[in-house]
Amino acid sequence: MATTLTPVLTDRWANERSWTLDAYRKAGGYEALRSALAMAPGDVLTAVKDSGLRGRGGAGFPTGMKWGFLPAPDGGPRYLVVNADESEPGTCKDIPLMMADPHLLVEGAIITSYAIGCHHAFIYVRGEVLHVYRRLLAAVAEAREAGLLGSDILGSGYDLELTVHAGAGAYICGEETALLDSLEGRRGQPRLKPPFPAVAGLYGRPTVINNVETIASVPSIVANGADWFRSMGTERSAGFGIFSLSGHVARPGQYEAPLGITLRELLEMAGGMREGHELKFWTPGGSSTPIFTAEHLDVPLDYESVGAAGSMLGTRALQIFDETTCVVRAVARWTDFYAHESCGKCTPCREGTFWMKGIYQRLESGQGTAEDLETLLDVCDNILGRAFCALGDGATSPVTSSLQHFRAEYEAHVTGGGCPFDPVAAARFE
Ligand code: L3W
Repeated sequence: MATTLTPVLTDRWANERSWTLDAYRKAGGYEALRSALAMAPGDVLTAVKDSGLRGRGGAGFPTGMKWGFLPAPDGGPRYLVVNADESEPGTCKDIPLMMADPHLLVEGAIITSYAIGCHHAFIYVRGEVLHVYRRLLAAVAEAREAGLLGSDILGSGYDLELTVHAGAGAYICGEETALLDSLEGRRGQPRLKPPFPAVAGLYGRPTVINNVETIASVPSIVANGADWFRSMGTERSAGFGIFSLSGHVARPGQYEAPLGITLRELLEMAGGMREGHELKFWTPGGSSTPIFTAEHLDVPLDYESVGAAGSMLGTRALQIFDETTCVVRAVARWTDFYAHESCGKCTPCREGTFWMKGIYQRLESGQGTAEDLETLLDVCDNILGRAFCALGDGATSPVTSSLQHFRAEYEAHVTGGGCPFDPVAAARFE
């Protein structure tokens, strides 16, 4: 791993009134925009491509390549949509970033729009986080007032409108095509891909959709260059990211670090597990990524290594559980979430998550059978690869991985008539 040049994304969070244009400018903000506007749009795109930046929303798709998928200009509009619909369980990086440093996102959105030839960009933010919505509106108003948005930005001749749109709070709207339906005013449900949004997205026009953290990384690449970005992280997982540690750690929170850092190293930064307790299991990237155990403490948290170890880097939402947690209970909670949030469009996800929820209820109430464990795996098998979007696959990850690592704990729920971690039920195990 290269030397640490971080923090970048979280660098200004503790500054006084960090969310204001004044504070952002005092810290060098909007200088990258000035540099970008002096470059040809294609050169900005090339810098991002060369940096190796990959999408920070979960899939890790190369950002510059995605921008490069836009067809040649045809005189019609093309759009940038920032996916700020953060809702993957455990994921809590975009909201603090937008609260503490909204101008970083606005600057990234302007530079990206310039690079891809877009004149109207959107930030789609969760409706429940009204405070974030207001903060973004205030930042956009300040930027407009200062000539950083609107027509002839900084005297460059480039025009851009930036609209902040609040969703109604549905996990499915974080799926890029459901987000587009919602943004167009319809019920958010995923669209068939291809065509990918790059070809036919918002209002059927070419559209780039990127996560908040991806767009917020762009100004630093323009300011410091692709090589600087590549000097951090690993060869194929370049740069840095925000790792969100939650659960049974001494100091939960956001830890910015180069990709390729390990949980062992992150735990050192976070003061370790809560005193007197041991790591039992954790998610590397939200509940949609297969769980890891203490065996995986030294897996480098980059796309390739996490994949090779059987999971996904996802959103880098590290939910940490110690030995006091019942894994069946934790997965039951996540399964409830997926069943509730399934949009209902496709049968495998709608029916499968419903059945899994019922099985977990039986297991927890002491009415589970050995056959239920096989049925869980069978249902997962019938969702995986057969659902309309990634939400279905994601719902199977905690189920199959927890059965793989903690089968005996599931069996104890069957043979012991309920949860061994439940003090009332535990008496039955004595
Ligand atoms: C043009 C092609 N574009 C791919 C684009 C595509 C998309 C991106 C990645 O799911 C994951 C999911 C969650 N021409 C293209 C192309 N693209 N081929 O590249 O696409 P894809 O399908 O690999 O992923 P996705 O549908 O974006 C995202 C996982 O992230 N996840 C969820 C996180 C949730 C949040 C949140 O709460 N905000 O981020 C966590 O692990 O399960 O696997 O843009 O259009 N030929």
